[in-house]
Amino acid sequence: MRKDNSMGFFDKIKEALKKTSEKISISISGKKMDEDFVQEIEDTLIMADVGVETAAELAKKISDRKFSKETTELEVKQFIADEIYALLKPHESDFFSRNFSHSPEIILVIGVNGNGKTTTVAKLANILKISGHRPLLVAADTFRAAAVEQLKYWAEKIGLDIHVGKDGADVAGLVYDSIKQARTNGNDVVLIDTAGRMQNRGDLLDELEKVKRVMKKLDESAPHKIILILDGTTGQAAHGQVDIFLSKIGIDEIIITKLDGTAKGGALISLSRKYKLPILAIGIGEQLDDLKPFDAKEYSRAILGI
Ligand SMILES: Nc1nc2c(ncn2[C@@H]2O[C@H](COP(=O)(O)OP(=O)(O)O)[C@@H](O)[C@H]2O)c(=O)[nH]1
Ligand SMILES: [Mg+2]
Repeated sequence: MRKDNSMGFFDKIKEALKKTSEKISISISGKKMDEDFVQEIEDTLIMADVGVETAAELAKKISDRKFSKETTELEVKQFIADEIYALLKPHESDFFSRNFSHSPEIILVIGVNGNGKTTTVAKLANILKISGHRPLLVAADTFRAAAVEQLKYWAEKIGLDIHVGKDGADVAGLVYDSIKQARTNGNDVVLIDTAGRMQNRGDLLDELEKVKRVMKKLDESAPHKIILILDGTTGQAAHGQVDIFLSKIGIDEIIITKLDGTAKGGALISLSRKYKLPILAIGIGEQLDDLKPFDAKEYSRAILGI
């Protein structure tokens, strides 16, 4: 595993969210703590994709707080960070703190093409392996040959078991076989990397439905977790993706990737509030250790640049 000695865990998250925190520019020098000031903060939060409603709510809190002339910039930021923390705390995931209740635990990873599914499956499997699990990766994106190669690359690099189907294999059949393989080989968790589902491709959504149906023949309670991968750079537009997958397939948890390359890091706040879904982790880079379990405290401080 790549070691990063130059930066601590939190510094790395803060660095990754720099574009967002720079967008939320709160400068109080020479300003009166009046309604114009509050409006300015509200605008800045909207620009960082916090969402119009949430920004208005936060603005009201700032207004009610009635900061005095002596207030420092850090105090204002700290106040906003605390309010955001309170909003996000209920949406922390217990994924890493709980034992899996099935063996194998079957996890289906879904999302639009390019959002970071394959990379995230590898990163997640790596964390699980480090904490003593024996994951089986399943290359269920048979849509593109390159996708299978990509997952194979990660499996080799991390040293993980992988299930790959025959060319042109039916996806549902492939997943069925992979679960049998996991049972035989003692893998306690199965991570299924699926093909990118575009909202306008009904057939691909149907295929996912079939995958869900077929795995139930082996385990009635499967899939035990459905994780939706969202691309952080899409900001508010991610809402449309959640709507589709929620209505057609179901979602248990979300992971938001690419927060390192965007000023729209605030989108996580409106997403979690609207859909009340736990945020399992955030992606802050392309390396294996660039997936961080979501921590509301860290995140709320990082997007304010504290
Ligand atoms: N900067 C950055 N890039 C990421 C992150 N997650 C994934 N990517 C990149 O996004 C691209 C698409 O990822 P991929 O896993 O192939 O997406 P998929 O089509 O959903 O499977 C790849 O180049 C990844 O390296 C992230 O958190 N940060
Ligand atoms: Mg992929």
